[in-house]
Amino acid sequence: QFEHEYDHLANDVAAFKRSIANKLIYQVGKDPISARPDDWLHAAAYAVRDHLVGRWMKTTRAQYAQDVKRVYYLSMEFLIGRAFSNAVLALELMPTLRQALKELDVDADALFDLEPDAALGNGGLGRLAACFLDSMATLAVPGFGYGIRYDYGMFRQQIKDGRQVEAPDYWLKNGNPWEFPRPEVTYRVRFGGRVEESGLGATSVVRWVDTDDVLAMAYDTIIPGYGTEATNTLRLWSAKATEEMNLRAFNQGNYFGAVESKNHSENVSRVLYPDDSTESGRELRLRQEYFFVSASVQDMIHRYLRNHTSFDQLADKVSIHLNDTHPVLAIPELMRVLIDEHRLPWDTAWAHCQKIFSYTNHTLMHEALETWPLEMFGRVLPRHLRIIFDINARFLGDLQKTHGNDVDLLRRVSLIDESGGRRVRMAYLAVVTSHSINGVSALHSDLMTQSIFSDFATLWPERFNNKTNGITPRRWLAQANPALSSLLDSRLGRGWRRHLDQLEGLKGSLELPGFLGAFRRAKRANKERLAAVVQKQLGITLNCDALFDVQVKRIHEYKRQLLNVLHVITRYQRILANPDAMWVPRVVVFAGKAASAYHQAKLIIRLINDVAKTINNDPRVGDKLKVVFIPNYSVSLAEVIIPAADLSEQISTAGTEASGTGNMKFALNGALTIGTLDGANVEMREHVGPDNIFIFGHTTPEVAALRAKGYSPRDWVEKDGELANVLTAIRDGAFSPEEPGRYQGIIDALVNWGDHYLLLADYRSYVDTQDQVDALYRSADDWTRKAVLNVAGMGFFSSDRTIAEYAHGIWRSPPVLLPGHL
Ligand code: DL6
Repeated sequence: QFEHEYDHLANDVAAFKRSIANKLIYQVGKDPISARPDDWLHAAAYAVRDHLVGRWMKTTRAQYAQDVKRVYYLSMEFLIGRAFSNAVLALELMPTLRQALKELDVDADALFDLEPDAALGNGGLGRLAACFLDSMATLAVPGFGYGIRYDYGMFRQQIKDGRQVEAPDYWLKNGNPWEFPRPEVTYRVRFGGRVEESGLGATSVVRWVDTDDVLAMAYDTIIPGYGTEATNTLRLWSAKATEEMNLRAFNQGNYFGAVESKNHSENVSRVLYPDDSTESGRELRLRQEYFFVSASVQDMIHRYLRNHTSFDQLADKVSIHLNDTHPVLAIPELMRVLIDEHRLPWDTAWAHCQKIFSYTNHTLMHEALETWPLEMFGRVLPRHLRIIFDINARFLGDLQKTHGNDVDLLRRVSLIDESGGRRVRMAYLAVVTSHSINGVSALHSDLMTQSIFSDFATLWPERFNNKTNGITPRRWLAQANPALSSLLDSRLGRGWRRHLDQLEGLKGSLELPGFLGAFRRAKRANKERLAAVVQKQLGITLNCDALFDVQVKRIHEYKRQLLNVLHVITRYQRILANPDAMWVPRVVVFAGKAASAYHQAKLIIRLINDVAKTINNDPRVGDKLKVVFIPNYSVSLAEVIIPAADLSEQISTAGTEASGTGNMKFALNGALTIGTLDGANVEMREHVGPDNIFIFGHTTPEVAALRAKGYSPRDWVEKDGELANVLTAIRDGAFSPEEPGRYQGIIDALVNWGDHYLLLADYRSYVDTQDQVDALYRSADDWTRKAVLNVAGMGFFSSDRTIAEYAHGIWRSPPVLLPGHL
């Protein structure tokens, strides 16, 4: 009955206006004459949210009625961004909302801009999780996201004197109208203590006692599907102390002491670790990981037992997906719950786990493969360590039966790394348990089976597969790029939002009179929108006729922002040498955060800013070249930057970027890519056609060969005068005259310490390819045609396609059927 109550409001401006005013008065508690913009934002958000609630309840009821198989997507990170306009678009409410707000004398765009991002993630992995939630809801897959409700999300980045300075992101300070607190959904999560065992064999009883406990309280956010009534739930856990205060200390007048332990326990959900590769070895991180998986496992078992009396059907009704290794503790936790609390025999519990768990690997970087020191692990989670030892003993025992006593193999695949300090290998635990292990692009999935998991891929080839990443067209085209969206709607209709393959139809528009011009006008509008932001934030005026060349992503050596800088300096030096040549004007845009402890990445940010300052203030350069570093990269900033790009920089060393998803967002918004054959760039080339993408640099096998024969960066400098000049300028302080030695660390990394990511080996090919970019840009129609073909070729990279593959190939989870669709 809900939809009848609310859906008729969708086109009723007067009713919507009334609803917003009511929310303002009765929920926010503000008089319209004194309400601040934030109050209106909350009032409008509550009014919009009401439309989702009916769908949410309908979906939940249908899930119970059909006893569906639920997919639990466990992730330490969900980089959602803003919820408001996303919900409004999902509900097709935009025109009604705009009109209602206008009649209330409130500017809708200003409201959208006020909303803080939910930045509960670092980069690609967290943003992928957010796209997946959107697609699961859209495809009616009964999916639940489980994660942590961090009080502080990704830090806010400020640039002071060219340097990154971190400030806390207290995104909840004005309240969050999108979440439903669920104090009644609270679980006890235990840490520490010791393990007691009594009895022997099948009758043995293990008890975990003397623990130090924290409560996990649920906060639910509705995830709307697009073009369907189906919704899903993102359930985030917040830590609460088991006791508000120590009464004895309080009664003795020690008020601070009385709440000290409360604060200590609640620290577990206080802050997101600001590192995009896993930082293991930190006890708080281990506690965070266990905290959220324990609450999630307890919650899903509780839900399962609401309509089942035995565990026989557990694996038919529950699928748990591990987003990288951070939630892998869910494995020993589910074993513990089944064995210790529900008294299932080990073999039964293990058989369930092997059917229930699946795992995605997101990086081959050695430093990002999580391992935990045994001592710490045993202290924080003694019962789980015993379970992991038992899993390992059985696994190695079975292996000995099939492979004999191959000591070297046993040492290599053991869940415990015995070299140096003993450590638990979390990725191996995921692989030994999961029925499916996938990489995130074709190249990455291949490399994964050849490198980090090669032994396991030989043992169990059937478990390994690829699921190439995707992005949601709702946020990354419909929401971010209204100008291009309306052009697409006029050519193709609105169906591409759910069926991105329909973009293929654009090929038929290429020869239509006026189409290329209309496409260029949409791009131009987006460039002007970005230029206005840059003007406001940085006081720099951009020439919108220039080619906008953009690299936005985390700052990391393997992503090679520094290679981009080498090209910028090359271009600068060429302009100075030949100022009257017909230069294709360029604006080079950077944005991205560096992990706070990552010194080299922060030095790269500083260099970009120093180079920008030098070039932008050099009167000999003028509009021929401008460089900007836009601070505080975020999902909402990406929504403005990406649609404005002409050129997308995807230039990681081949073999290092697992997939990339920014690459897909740019191409979908009509940018051409300059990139290496790395990650999903390889498949993008196949889909957009090799003539419509600029590929350069060494391939993965060539990188391996170069390293194998002994890579010497100096050789590459010696044979390239332009490269030598660029490095000399950096080394001699051309961009830091007040401190000439500032960038010695960069020169060392490139020339003296082996240039691990082969920037110098790829420099010439990169710069020459940039020349080809200029040449094409001179010919506006040729450029635009290729840009259109990029958009047309992006259907494959919808996260709906990716999620359909997960649902069929891994989770085997049919969609929920909603009344009306039955
Ligand atoms: O799969 C999502 C995303 C990929 O697109 C990026 O290529 C990859 O770098 C990123 N991986 C991580 C690694 N974090 N950890 N561990 O963020 O995943």
